[in-house]
Amino acid sequence: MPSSSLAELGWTEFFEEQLGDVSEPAAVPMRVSIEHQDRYTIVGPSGVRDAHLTGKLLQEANRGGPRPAAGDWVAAIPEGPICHVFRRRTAFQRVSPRGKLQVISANIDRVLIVTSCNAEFNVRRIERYLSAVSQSGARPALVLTKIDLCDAPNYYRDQLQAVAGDTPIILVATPTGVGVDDIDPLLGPGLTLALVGSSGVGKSTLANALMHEYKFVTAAIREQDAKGRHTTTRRELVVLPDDRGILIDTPGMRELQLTADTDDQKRAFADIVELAQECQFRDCAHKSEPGCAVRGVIEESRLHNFHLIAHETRTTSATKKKTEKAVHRGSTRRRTKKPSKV
Ligand SMILES: Nc1nc2c(ncn2[C@@H]2O[C@H](COP(=O)(O)OP(=O)(O)OP(=O)(O)O)[C@@H](O)[C@H]2O)c(=O)[nH]1
Ligand SMILES: [Mg+2]
Ligand SMILES: [Zn+2]
Repeated sequence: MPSSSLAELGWTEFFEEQLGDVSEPAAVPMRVSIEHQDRYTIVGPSGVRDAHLTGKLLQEANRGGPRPAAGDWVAAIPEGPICHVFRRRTAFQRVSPRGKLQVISANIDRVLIVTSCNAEFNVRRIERYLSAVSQSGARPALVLTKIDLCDAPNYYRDQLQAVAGDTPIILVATPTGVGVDDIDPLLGPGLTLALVGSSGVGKSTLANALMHEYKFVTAAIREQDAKGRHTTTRRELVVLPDDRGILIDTPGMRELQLTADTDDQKRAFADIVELAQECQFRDCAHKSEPGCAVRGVIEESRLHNFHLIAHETRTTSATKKKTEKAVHRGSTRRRTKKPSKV
């Protein structure tokens, strides 16, 4: 990666204001491109290199403090370790299959939820992604790929439209270039965009198209069921050419378990929340109550998903509270640093 200025890498006033928190005077801001098992690839005006965390930061991370992820801003001692993690502006995260909160990408402006016109398509999954993006603080966009392989892309498009609200929907046939320019309005100097979605939907193919080079490895999907092969195995931040911003490619996700936040859920299901004001009972669950204004109006499968996500949010939020209590108990002797604000 050629070296870029801080602004080209997405540095803003928000981080500038945190410079006072960096205790090491020689340290300079850099951005995390790749999170490896034991080290990080970081990028800054001086170029790209690998760095470890200081022992102190590693200890803090192991106790639940901030652990840098792709897209994070850190301060690193020149040719030395990372000694500080800046507070995040936004973060797209999920609960990992092992039950841990996992940051998929940090400090992003836009999340492109990528899905394809084939057996992979599942509008209920898209709702979950939309809900997760609204929790991230970033704005979503929907990208429907492989329209060149499909007789009726509008069939898929209409289903997306039904859950998208005012989220932009972009249709592409990436290898032919069709639709790729429609992503341009979402790009811009210093803006960070993350690509998320199932394996095989064409995230890396799209990333390469936006990079104008074959940077990310791509591979054909299985013919019989359109399943991807989990080709991309790590999250990676790159700088787009012509000052069009920053992009993070991510591995395909098998499942997207959400983190708990009822407010964001309300945003993702704003139509249901609005209709619910007309329900006869204030605590109507829109299941079998009389005088329900939601049931019968909202598509049944969408309502079903609303119930599922609501249930999950309640469960995760209860677990989270328990974990927070445990963490709190463990940290009474020594105050740990304020966790990153996400
Ligand atoms: N015909 C067509 N093929 C596409 C399109 N987008 C991607 N592909 C193909 O779909 C396959 C999978 O694409 P990838 O970019 O590797 O998918 P991915 O989402 O990055 O997958 P993971 O890295 O496994 O998460 C490749 O063979 C691509 O050439 C498209 O719009 N049209
Ligand atoms: Mg990929
Ligand atoms: Zn109701």
